[in-house]
Amino acid sequence: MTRDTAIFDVIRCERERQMKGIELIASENFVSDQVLEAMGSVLTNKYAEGYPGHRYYGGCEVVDIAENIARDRLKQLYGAEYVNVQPHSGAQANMAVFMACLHAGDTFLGLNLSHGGHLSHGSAVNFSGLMFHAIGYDLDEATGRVNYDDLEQKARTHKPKLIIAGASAYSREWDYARIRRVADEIGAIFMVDIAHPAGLIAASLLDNPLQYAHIVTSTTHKTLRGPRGGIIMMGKDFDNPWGKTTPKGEIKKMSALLDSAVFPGTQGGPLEHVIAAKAVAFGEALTPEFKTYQTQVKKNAAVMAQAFIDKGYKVISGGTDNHSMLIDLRTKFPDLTGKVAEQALVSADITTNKNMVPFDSRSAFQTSGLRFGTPAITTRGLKEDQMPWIVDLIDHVLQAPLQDSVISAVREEVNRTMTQYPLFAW
Ligand code: DSN
Repeated sequence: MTRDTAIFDVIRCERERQMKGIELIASENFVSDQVLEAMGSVLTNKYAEGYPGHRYYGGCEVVDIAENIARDRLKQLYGAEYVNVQPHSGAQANMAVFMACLHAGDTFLGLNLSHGGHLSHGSAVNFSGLMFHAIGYDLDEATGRVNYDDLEQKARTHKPKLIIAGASAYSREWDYARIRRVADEIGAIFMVDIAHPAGLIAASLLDNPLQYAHIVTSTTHKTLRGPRGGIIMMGKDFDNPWGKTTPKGEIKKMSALLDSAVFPGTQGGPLEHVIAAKAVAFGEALTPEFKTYQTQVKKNAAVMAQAFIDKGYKVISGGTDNHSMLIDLRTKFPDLTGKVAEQALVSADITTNKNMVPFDSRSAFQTSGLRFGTPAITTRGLKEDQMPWIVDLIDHVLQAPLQDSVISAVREEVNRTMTQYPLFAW
């Protein structure tokens, strides 16, 4: 067969795009060469429905080894008694938790999407909001932090069966203990989605929610720096509170409900090449170098947030405890939308994404905010000294978002500088 130049040209272009720009999307990162190699391996050829030792296909004895390594390393990384490494994404991991813990129409509580929550935590256009009764809690407008009083009041009023903590655009530590207390008071399951700060938690730079939550989900490709995928974990397994039993009449453990909610409940064959790449990433996350990397991610974010504040931008909550920050453009540029700002920055090869800010006056298509994060540029090798320089470049562009001469001058500086930070070994 002739080489598929249509697609391989696209891959070459994307590789060049990644190399020449400054990547500031808070949910993105660059994987190691070993992770990339495992993902592009022959393991993609194998069907392995089921779990190691209990598959529905022959010839799974080799992929079983990789999946068991992934499970063991993940347990060690977070101190988990139970893990499932098969979810294809974070949303799939969350869907499996919904399936294990709720019936269609049941009430649950999650952070409002427009306050930094995630689609799969109750958005009206997602399965979570379509099939279940979602109640949203908010941030506090003055502090930009989770309004725990609002969360508790809604929990007591609506008696949800599930309470979700975790966010897509929230830069502060969570009070997991406080949420667990109200969950216990009303008999709810407490789930934390750590998709964003997973790497910082693995490196012990943020509180580990496995000690407070019944169930923890995550993606593997953000701060954790693994392949695109999802995981489910429990610090400790427990009897399902609904008394569901096995055919032998024994009470089913939550681990059994979660495993069957992933397969066969919501997924078919697992992506064994991605699971092998997850195993590689978990192995990398167990090294001292990973802690050094995460420490730098956090330091870079703190310095970047301060640099924005020094330039007169409003950073929601006044700073960051993690890898990300949310900027409200309205204080400095009342007429500039997140949409126009994102486009201008992308034209200058600085990649970020528009984002709603809490109590936004604009729609999700326009927005008044931009979200920034440091995982990818830290992987690239940039240190805290360079954060004010990046903020300067961003500020130049946002002062003149429609001026081609400004954008091309910034782009040239970005491209010239990034050649000094090689990205791929091959
Ligand atoms: N919404 C994605 C993000 O944080 O960018 C995650 O699904």
